[in-house]
Amino acid sequence: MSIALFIQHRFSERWKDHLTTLLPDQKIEIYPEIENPDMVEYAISWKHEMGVFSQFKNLKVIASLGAGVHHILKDESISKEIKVTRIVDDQLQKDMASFVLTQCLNVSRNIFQYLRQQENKEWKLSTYKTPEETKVGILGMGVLGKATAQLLHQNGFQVLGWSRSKKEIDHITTYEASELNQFLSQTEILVCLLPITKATIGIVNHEIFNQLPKGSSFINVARGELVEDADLLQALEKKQLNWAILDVFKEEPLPEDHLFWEHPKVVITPHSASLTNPKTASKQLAENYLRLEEKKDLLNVVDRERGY
Ligand code: NDP
Ligand code: OXD
Repeated sequence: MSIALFIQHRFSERWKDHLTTLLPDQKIEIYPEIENPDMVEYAISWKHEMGVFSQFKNLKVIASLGAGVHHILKDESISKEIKVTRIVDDQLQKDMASFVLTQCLNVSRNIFQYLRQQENKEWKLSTYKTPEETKVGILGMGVLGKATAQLLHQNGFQVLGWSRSKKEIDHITTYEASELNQFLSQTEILVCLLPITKATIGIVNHEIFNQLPKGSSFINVARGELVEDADLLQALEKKQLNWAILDVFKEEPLPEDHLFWEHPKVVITPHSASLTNPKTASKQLAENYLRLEEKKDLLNVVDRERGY
């Protein structure tokens, strides 16, 4: 049995080294250098080429290198028998939470505005709201949403969370699917941390923006496919939204001619809110491989029907 890595743009050699340290006797190959495809039972994917797995007849598990799994689930050629797992990792949660906290402070303390002013040597002071006066609403209260909510709360923000099912989380005001309107009407900084599913593609559209208080801001750290870009641009034009901080896009890298690049109210980061850390995350990839060998239940298995 062997492990194969199908990792685009994500430092394959580094992952191989970490896995080799944990599984020293194990054959670990990097696609396309695979000696015998029939030996591969465990694949690790980050944005693999669609259809590539059909040549691996004995594949049993595809592990996502990230928390997101849409890049795997959208590949319809993958047999339903194959289990899909994802990364759930403390470091990933901490990094996401600190990224969102940073952006919320940048918004509330007018830092983005001052950076724009600096381009014009403009000295103009603005009042600001403290975290205690600012309500942050998080769409998606899963592993990353919860960690982010807690860090925001610890730093004084008022935090609201919305998810499919109702949650009880200390200090966080939670809303379930049917309570979206109530959640939005209070949210001043909207953070998207939903997975891509059939129900969530395009969910962040004009209907959502129009229910936020005027002058709110939006932070997307989930996926570009969740947002209607034209509606976002319109909400910025109308000043319904003040800032859009975007880490993820439908097409990545963001094409050079995309309107977001030059928009004065859009802040772009290159899908870097929280990068899976090879040192911490390779442990669960190795553990799942051993579990597969020992025919034990795997960790962090994705519900393929639900989509996350
Ligand atoms: P989880 O699966 O742990 O959480 C998903 C949350 O979304 C759950 O609370 C779930 O509700 C909720 N949800 C799903 N569908 C719906 C729906 N239709 N309506 C309302 N709520 C819904 O995911 P993670 O927190 O681990 O990750 C979230 C996403 O973050 C990933 O899918 C990935 O795309 C993105 N990500 C981005 C990174 C970056 O660097 N930019 C890094 C890592 C991840 P319920 O709890 O009721 O099931
Ligand atoms: C992930 C990501 O899903 O980095 O982990 O986007």
